Amino acid sequence: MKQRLTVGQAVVRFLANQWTERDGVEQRTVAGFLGIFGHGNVAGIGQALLQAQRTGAPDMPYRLARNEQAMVHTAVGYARMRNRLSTMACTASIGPGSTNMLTGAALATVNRLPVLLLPSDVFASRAAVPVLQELEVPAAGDVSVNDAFRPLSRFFDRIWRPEQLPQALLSAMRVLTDPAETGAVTLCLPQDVQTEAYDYPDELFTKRVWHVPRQAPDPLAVERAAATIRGAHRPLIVAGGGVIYAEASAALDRFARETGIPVADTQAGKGALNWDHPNAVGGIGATGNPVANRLARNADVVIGVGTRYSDFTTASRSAFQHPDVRFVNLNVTGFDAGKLSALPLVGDARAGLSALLPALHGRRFTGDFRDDVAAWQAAVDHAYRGRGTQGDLPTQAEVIGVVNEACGARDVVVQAAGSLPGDLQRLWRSRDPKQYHVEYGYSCMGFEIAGALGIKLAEPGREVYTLVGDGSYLMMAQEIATAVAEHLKLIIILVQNHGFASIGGLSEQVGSQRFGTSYRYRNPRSGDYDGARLPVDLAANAESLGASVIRCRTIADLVEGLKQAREADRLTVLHIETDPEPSAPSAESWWEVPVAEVATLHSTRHARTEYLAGKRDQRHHLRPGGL
Ligand SMILES: Cc1ncc(C[n+]2csc(CCOP(=O)(O)OP(=O)(O)O)c2C)c(N)n1
Ligand SMILES: [Mg+2]
Repeated sequence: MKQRLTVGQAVVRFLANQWTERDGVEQRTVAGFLGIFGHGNVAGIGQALLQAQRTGAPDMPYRLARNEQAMVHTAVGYARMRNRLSTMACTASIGPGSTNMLTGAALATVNRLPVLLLPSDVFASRAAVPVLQELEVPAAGDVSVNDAFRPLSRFFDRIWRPEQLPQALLSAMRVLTDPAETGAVTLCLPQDVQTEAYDYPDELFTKRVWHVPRQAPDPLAVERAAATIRGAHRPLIVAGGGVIYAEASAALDRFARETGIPVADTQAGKGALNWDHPNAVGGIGATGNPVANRLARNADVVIGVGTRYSDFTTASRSAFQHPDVRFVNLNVTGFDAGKLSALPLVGDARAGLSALLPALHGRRFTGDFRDDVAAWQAAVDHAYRGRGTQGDLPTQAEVIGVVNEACGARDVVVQAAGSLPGDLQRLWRSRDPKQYHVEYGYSCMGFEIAGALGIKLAEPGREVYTLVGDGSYLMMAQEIATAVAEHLKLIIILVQNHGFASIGGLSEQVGSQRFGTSYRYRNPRSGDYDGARLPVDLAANAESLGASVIRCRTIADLVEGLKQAREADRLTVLHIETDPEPSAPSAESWWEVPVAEVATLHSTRHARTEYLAGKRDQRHHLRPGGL
């Protein structure tokens, strides 16, 4: 039997019947649509979504976003909260609507999180080119702006004819549901093709279940890895996001307790073990803590589990200083498993840890890191209560402390860019693997509110706190209006420090004297933004978008405000001005940011000397991973 449907209708009906299964639990692969209509999709996907809604079955909810980049962030937040097993589709009009999704596509792919992007495309018929918003390339008739999605997508296709659709949909689903390949999946839909009908076979629309396996690593590789670990003296585990996506916290807990190996975590892996787990040593790398970084410096075998080894994690490859250090990497992608010349264990984190533990034959390590961790936690307590440098302005560390203490174990904290990710990695105490949601693969300003929306959609029962700097807020606050329209409650803590505390500090470090990093009036005399404070009122801005706003002047105000926000049933913004000076203890680590080789400025020349000193600790890590 066949069904005569438009391409738009076929896409919607197909997606409504896709399911993902892992460990016997099924959930919708694509739980709904986010979108913004224009002439590229209003009559195609738009008509199809309306028809699906009016005819009642099957369920495919549609949510109207306010910005296309933001709606991809929302889909990413959703997918991350669902451990990559469920996501959203994003429909955008042609031209700017679609290219607005490029940043979201890159973010999804960098973070290995599934999102289904359906940018609309120019007429396949080309009857009256150029259509409004079409890019004309004189030397290439088949190029459109959507070709910019190619390098950002793990799968890309353009449906020039309706009969191409079934195969493209199956390929898209395969990549979306494969934990090793997943990321942005892009199907470009020309605006005329979206409305064209075809007799699609019934089987395209029957329920389909995409089984996500827990791939076990090769047994011989497990033996080799176990031999390497058994021969270690000072091993260290680096837990990345793969531990969380694989729901491998219990397996890691057991592995760590039985071997005695300390566990450091990355931004994506934070919360893999609770902060007070006996083996947890906290964050590693440039934004980590000195205890984890000391263990890293001296480790002779590093066991990376589900980590991409970003430059923040490896302190730009200066973190591991043991002359004979070797790496054993358990990762679902061969690409990551092979990093730092490791002995690769390609497989699921839970399956891999469970296979590796018995192969260690009871080998136990007796590291003496507990006292150091306790001393570090005392430093965190101190920072939570600490005072800043600017009169009685609260510090960012105090704000983090108060939010942490207000959070229940199942609540979620969201962040992405600025000085907050580093402070959060150092100071936040996670009590649940899904509590800490800092997007630090792409570290995209503006993710905070839009991403939080996706998290709330994925887990409506959890309170979602999002911390957003004034810079990030100004880039993408408009999704407050989306949240209000959807009756979705978020608690937004708007950290006002009048510019870029992060890049301001970095600028100083590289000798650039905080040039162009503060939000003040331009001073005609200095030429820089060091004039008076701007009459910008972000609290009023949030109010104007429909939020309930609490202006907090002191930490006590924030404590009280958080109480009110939790009790409220609507989106609340807590606005607080903070001291922009760093308030968390140092990571005792390094991050490579290059400094000008020649300069007339003394500040730059001084920074260059410091930079070269840091670079001396950088390592290649080319030693073969096995024994
Ligand atoms: C979209 C985007 N543009 C630029 C950057 C580079 N960048 C990183 S942090 C930052 C400033 C963030 O300012 P704010 O949100 O106020 O946080 P603060 O540094 O004050 O903590 C900038 C510009 C980025 N990460 N993302
Ligand atoms: Mg700021």
